[in-house]
Amino acid sequence: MSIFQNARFYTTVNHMKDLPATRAEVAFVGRSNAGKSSAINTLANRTRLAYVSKTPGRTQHINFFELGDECFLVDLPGYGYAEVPEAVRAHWVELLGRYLQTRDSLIGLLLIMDARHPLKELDRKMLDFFRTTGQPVHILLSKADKLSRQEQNKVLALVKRELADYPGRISVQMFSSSKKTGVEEVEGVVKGWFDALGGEGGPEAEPPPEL
Ligand SMILES: Nc1nc2c(ncn2[C@@H]2O[C@H](COP(=O)(O)OP(=O)(O)O)[C@@H](O)[C@H]2O)c(=O)[nH]1
Ligand SMILES: [Mg+2]
Repeated sequence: MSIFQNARFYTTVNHMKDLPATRAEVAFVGRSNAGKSSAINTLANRTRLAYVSKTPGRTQHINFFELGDECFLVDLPGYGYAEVPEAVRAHWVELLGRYLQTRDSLIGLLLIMDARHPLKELDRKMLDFFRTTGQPVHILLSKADKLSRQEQNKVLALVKRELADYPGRISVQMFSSSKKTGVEEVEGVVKGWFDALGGEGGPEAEPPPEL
């Protein structure tokens, strides 16, 4: 069974200082409207676990979803929404940077980018923040259904080429919430991250045998 299948809403926090203690978490970041909430819903096979918005950028809440065994998915506020005042936008980028650089339980980052507009300046900034941690990044090029197969291959190749010098572990795939394509690939990558926690096991780990 997919590790995302039992995702349950856990809590919303409005301030970075209120983040709950977790053993391990994987965070979703992306520009506002990139398809982040849709991706979380698709992965969890739920229609409204994460709110999907037609008017992006309204909320700057951080949503935690529990996968079990103290492992979590974190839905971070989208960045780059044009109608938010510049000072507010800059403040949030700074907070995201601090979270990405200092959150000890963050074991991997999922970066969601609209396949038609990859690697915008703030996307690159998130990668810069996170590279210092040495933790892996997996990129979802979202809304793949908007591109032909040929265009998809072109974008994949372009993004891989652009990130060839990225010093950490980084991978990239096509994804579509509308068509539910790419789901198994994400599941495999994220399961690998949780499994690599070792001894204590990830969200799907078997309970220890009774003595
Ligand atoms: N065609 C298409 N549209 C999508 C897909 N994923 C999201 N969208 C649309 O893109 C808009 C923003 O999606 P949302 O998940 O709220 O983005 P977020 O701001 O990153 O959380 C919504 O209108 C979604 O219906 C997809 O895979 N294909
Ligand atoms: Mg959203």
